[in-house]
Amino acid sequence: MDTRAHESDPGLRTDWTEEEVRQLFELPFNDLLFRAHATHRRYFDPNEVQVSTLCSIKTGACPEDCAYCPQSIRYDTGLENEDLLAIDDVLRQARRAKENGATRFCMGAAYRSPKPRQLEVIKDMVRGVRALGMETCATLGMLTADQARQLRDAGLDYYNHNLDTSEQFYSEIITTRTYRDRLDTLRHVREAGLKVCCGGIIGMGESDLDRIQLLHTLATLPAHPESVPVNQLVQVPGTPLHGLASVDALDLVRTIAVARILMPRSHVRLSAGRNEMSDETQALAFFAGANSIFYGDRLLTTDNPEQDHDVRLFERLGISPEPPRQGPEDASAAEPGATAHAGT
Ligand code: SAM
Ligand code: DTB
Ligand code: SF4
Repeated sequence: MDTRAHESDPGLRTDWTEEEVRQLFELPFNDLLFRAHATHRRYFDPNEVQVSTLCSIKTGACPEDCAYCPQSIRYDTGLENEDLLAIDDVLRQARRAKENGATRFCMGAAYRSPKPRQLEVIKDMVRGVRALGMETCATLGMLTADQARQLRDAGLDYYNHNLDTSEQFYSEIITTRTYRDRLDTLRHVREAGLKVCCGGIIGMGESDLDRIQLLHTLATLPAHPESVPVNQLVQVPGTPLHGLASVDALDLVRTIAVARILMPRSHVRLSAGRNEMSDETQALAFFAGANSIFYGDRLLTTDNPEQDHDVRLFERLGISPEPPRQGPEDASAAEPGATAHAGT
């Protein structure tokens, strides 16, 4: 992994200590936000937010047991399972997302890992979405090194694979795979030259230390993920985590601020859970350095804020959608936040 770019930019560090991360979390709120916002302005236009739209290309009946997820076959959540969608259906949704202003289209599948024939169909989806001029992202579970290279060759820009929480807490949330499995897939994705989208979930009953350790792990990967989704747990009846106490909005903002300081060139996504957040919480999260959202009425299987609501929110805050950084016509124009440390 080429980490020279990190060395040439003193703002980019992959050697954070856990103690440093803890100290950031413990800063007085105003000091933390001031520092996070100053960092944000150094690397990004603070009035631009990157806009992605999700599409569930294969829904439910997942063999994994992730305690937060409505798509696990082990929990009765009343979800209607769906096989892998036809390419035309996916492209129709991608065109609509583009018309509505999304620049990245994220295809999510409820797989432990994709089978070869499924990957062939998904590669065609990637080619089709890219031909529309959108950035492409997929989240399909574990990948081998060869599968990651195949997706890259099909034109995939980003692969989403979340660490979700700390290594220690992970085994209380998921028993069907290990943290090491997750890290291995992240390595395959990075080594294939794909951009990495990797973050976690807060609100699963984790401790402050688990949040510290999650961000520490992300910020000390050989290169920072280009996208860091911070999901707030969407509680779905029937899943083991339904009924937990909700997240303190200020703790969510704090987590975003620390992520911003640790990984200054990454897009930090205010990801799932916005439907349960006030506009004021979201505004504070943008101030703290969040600069990406999922846009569109649905996430994968749960509701996201109505599009009209997000349009109004952006207007009220003077925020514009970030222009696309990469498309088929401009394949060499990589995201500035990525080139410096993608090692590609
Ligand atoms: N099956 C693949 C995997 O797990 O990597 C891809 C799809 S999975 C739904 C992608 C991510 O969505 C998970 O890693 C988790 O971070 C997030 N997620 C799933 N259910 C969620 C929920 N109820 N609330 C918040 N985030 C959730
Ligand atoms: C991510 O970090 N969050 C998204 C995306 N990556 C795939 C998924 C959120 C799912 C929320 C629950 C649902 O709608 O099923
Ligand atoms: Fe399956 Fe992904 Fe849901 Fe886990 S998070 S149950 S792997 S779809």
